[in-house]
Amino acid sequence: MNEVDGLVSRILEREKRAIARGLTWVERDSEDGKALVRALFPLAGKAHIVGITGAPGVGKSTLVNSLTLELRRRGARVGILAVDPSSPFSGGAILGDRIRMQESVMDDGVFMRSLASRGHLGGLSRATFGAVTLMDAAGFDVILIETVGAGQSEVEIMQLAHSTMVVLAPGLGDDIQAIKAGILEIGQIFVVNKADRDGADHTARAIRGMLTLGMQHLDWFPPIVKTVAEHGEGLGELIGSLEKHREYLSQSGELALIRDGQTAHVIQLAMEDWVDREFRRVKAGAGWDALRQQVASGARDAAEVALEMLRSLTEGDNNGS
Ligand SMILES: Nc1nc2c(ncn2[C@@H]2O[C@H](COP(=O)(O)OP(=O)(O)O)[C@@H](O)[C@H]2O)c(=O)[nH]1
Ligand SMILES: [Mg+2]
Repeated sequence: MNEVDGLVSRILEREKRAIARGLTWVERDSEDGKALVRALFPLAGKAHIVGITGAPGVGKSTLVNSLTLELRRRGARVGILAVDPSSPFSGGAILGDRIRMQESVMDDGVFMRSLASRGHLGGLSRATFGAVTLMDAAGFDVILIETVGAGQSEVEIMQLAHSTMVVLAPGLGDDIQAIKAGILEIGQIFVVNKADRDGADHTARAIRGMLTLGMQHLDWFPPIVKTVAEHGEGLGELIGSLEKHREYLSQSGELALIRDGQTAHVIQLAMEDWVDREFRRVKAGAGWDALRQQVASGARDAAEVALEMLRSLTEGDNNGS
C-alpha cells in the first residue's frame, strides 16, 4: 500500500491525525495532496456543505461555534473550515477564532481547520475544495465554511457550498453593504445575528424588501432567521432552515447537479495538473530550446506546437497518476 492509499483508509477510519495530515497535504497542494483528493472524491458527497459569509464583526465565528454545539447535541459530526482570502498569513483574527472555537468543541465529532491565502486566490478555493472533499469522505455530516473578506473571492469559495448563509447584524448598515458586495445573490438563508440589539427587526425587513425585488419567481425563497449567537438563541430555527434547504436541493434535483459540477471540476483539475506536470517535463528536456526559438521567430505557431506536444505525451506512458 502506498502512502496515499494508507492515508485514505485511515481517513475513512476517521482518525483525527490522519485527517489533519491529509488537510496539510491538501493545503500544500503537493502531488500526494492532489492524489488524495482524487482518491477521496468518490467517497464524498454525503455531507451537507454550509457556507457562512458576511461582513467582519457580525458574529460569524460565534455563530459557527454555537451552531456546532447545537449540531453536536443532535448527534451530527461537524467539520469546520475558516477560510481567509484576504490575508496571506494566519492573521490575528483567524487565530483568535481558532482558539475560541477549540475551547468549546473539542470532542471527536468536531474537526476545525483554518485555511489562509498563501498566494493566489485560485489556490485557496482549490484548497477549500480539497478540504471539503476530505472532511466529507471522513464522515462529517455537516461542513461549515466560514469566509472572511468580501467580493469575488467569497463568491468563488461559496460556490462550493450547498447552502450559503449570509449573516448580518443590526445597526451597521450591513443591508446596504450586502448589496454592494453582491452578497445578496449568493445567500439561500439570511441570518440577522445580534438580535438582542436594537434594530434587528428593521434589518430583517430591509433584507426582505430587497429579496422581494425579483425573487418571487424562485422555488426557494430565502428565509430570514434572527439569532443571538452569543447565547445560542434562534439556532433551532436556523438548523430547521438548513434542513429544509437541503431537502429542497434534493427534491429539485439541484443536489445532483451540484455533484455533477464537482465531478467535472475534479476531472478538470486532474487534467490541468497533468498538463502542468508534463509541460514542466518538456521544458526541462532536450529540444526545448529549438522549439521555443521556432515559436519566437514565427516559424511555428504556438498552438500547433502545443498540440504536437500533447499528442506526443498521450502516446507515451503518461496516465496522469
Ligand atoms: N450582542 C451580541 N454580540 C455578539 C453576538 N454574536 C457575536 N457577538 C459579538 O460580536 C463580536 C464579533 O463576533 P465574531 O464571531 O468574531 O464575528 P465575525 O467577525 O463575523 O466572525 C464578538 O465580540 C462577539 O462576542 C450576538 O448574538 N449578540
Ligand atoms: Mg470570524
